[in-house]
Amino acid sequence: MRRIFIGDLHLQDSRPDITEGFIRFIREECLRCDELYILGDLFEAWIGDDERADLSERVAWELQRLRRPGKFFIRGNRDFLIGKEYCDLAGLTLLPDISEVRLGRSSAVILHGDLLCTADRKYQKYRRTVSNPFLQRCFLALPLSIRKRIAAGMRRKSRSENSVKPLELMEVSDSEVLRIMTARQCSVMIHGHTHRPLIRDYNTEIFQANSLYLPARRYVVGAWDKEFKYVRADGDEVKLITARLDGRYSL
Ligand SMILES: [Mn+2]
Repeated sequence: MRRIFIGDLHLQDSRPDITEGFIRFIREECLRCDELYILGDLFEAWIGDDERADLSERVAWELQRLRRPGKFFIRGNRDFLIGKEYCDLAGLTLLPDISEVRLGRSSAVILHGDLLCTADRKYQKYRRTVSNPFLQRCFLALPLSIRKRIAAGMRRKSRSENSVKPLELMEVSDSEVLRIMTARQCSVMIHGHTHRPLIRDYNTEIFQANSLYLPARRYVVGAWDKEFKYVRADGDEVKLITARLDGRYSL
């Protein structure tokens, strides 16, 4: 069983090269896999499934005609409003923010990754607010034009805040990583969000549901640009792969 994990594509009209690269990726690389997991921030922005944009419709069309792999989606902090309607259109199965997938004899916990940045209390508070289902319903009930204006204002604010935010606030908390892995009995974690792809080994073993103790290891997929990194798992053999939008891949 081959699984592919990607994230942080941040698809947007101003980067048609990334959209084309993604379409090439799903037509070529994803045809050779059994399951595709998109770990959030597929789109740079999302204000509701009812906004019919050329970009999101094209992506949905390309994804849904891909018969072979199962396709799974976890929302990111940019596209947390993606709903069932769009997922159905794209043939994506919407997964909970923290999910699990069995990789051979190890289990992996998968998530976007923003939940791991616990040092950034202000962001975590904001996240709790915007993930409130009642507030989301209220926002989605507003006319599209007003939602667009609110979203643009919030993007401006977050851009100016992020430019002065100390780097350690955007770091993943290792204690939170190990807390989740232990609670979920998963020795592997795969996420994105930080845009700093890496493989991190921890000096600790995690007890898994299958009664095996396995060393804890975390993989971070990269944001998409001319080059990007994604995770490919054949059974429990997991690799961080460097790829290019033009379709050339290397280990
Ligand atoms: Mn993100």
